[in-house]
Amino acid sequence: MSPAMARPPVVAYVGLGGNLGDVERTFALALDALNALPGVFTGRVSGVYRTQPQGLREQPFFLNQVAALDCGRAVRPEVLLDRMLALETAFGRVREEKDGPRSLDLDLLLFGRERRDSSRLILPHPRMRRRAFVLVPLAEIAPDLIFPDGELIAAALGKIRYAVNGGVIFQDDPATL
Ligand code: PH2
Ligand code: MG
Ligand code: MG
Repeated sequence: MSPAMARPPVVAYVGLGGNLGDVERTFALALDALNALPGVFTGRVSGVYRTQPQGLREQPFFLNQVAALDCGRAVRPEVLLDRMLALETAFGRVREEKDGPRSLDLDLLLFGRERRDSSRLILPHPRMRRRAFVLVPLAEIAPDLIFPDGELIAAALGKIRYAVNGGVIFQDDPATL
């Protein structure tokens, strides 16, 4: 076995969000662009959910999706994050109002079992377990996922209040952000 095959790829999970423009098309193009990065291959991709806005309530509903990325051993989470931020800009995102409308938000949720706590990158994503718009699509593609601290995704979902109705995710908890 060659050294490159010595361990399976690390699976990273990326959250996609947006509520401006043709968001579904933007998601598809962003996933293609992630897949085109060296050493990065798009794996399982969740359905696209319509989701009640969290934070700023008075804005259009979002679309959200979660994708698994198989990352080769040379891919570091910091580099992946830089690429993701560049893609947000390329897809028309301007740094706008906090929690307000946006064309494309790409959040690095998990990078294998790695942890980070720098000013640029916190892994796992610090707010993901409060957010049904992240956990529901993530559980769709990774129902057996275990967080680095040992929590099962089903247990995390059991701690938040939300409803899914016809592919639309509702959550009324003000503490999601
Ligand atoms: N992103 C935000 C703020 N609020 N609400 C939903 N439903 N989905 C999001 O992706 C989202 C949000 C800031 O990144
Ligand atoms: Mg976000
Ligand atoms: Mg973001």
